[in-house]
Amino acid sequence: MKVTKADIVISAVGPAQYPDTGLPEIALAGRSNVGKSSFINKMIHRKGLARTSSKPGKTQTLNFYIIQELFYFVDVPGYGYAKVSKTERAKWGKMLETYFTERETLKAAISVVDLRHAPSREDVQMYEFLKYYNIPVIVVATKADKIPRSKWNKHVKQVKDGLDFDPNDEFVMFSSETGEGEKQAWQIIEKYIGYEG
Ligand SMILES: Nc1nc2c(ncn2[C@@H]2O[C@H](COP(=O)(O)OP(=O)(O)O)[C@@H](O)[C@H]2O)c(=O)[nH]1
Ligand SMILES: [Mg+2]
Repeated sequence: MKVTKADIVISAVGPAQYPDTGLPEIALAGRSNVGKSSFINKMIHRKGLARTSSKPGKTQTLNFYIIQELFYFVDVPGYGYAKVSKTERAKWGKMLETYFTERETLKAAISVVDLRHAPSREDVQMYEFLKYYNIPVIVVATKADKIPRSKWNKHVKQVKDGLDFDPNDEFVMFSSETGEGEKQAWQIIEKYIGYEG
């Protein structure tokens, strides 16, 4: 998809604010700072539309970006940020659970992980949670530019083994720096939103 139009529609604190257009949604989940916002920006070729975090963990809202008037990227607040209170964390958990379990327009979740490291406990929990609710998952292993190509296979295996990756899900090596994986990611997203060009 060639994106010429993209805008933030709303930073929603709850379901009452979610868009009611019925357009398909692709949600991004992953820990703070893993590269969710950078992924969105790279995919739509807009440097600063999705805010890249200066204050990790601060965005406790679901940010809806409308793309080409066809679908939404939903940037979900990241997990794994230590400096949030128990109450905040519980609120965040409830918001995610409600969104992922009840949102009928959600077509797939992109689980963003860091190619450099073995998945964290929270990465694994998120993946299992999505699987449990039968949400199709696209695992995007980002920051591939930080690993030499000769070691990619080893790191892919580390990520897949750590997640107990289901071969029916999609897996994309990605870099917001180099654009690695962008084409493949678009092909997969287009399939899930039913876009035929
Ligand atoms: N080298 C490299 N840095 C990245 C990549 N993706 C994100 N980053 C950097 O990682 C930091 C966090 O990215 P951000 O998109 O804000 O993460 P978010 O919290 O998941 O939305 C920023 O400094 C980005 O520039 C990537 O593919 N390669
Ligand atoms: Mg972000």
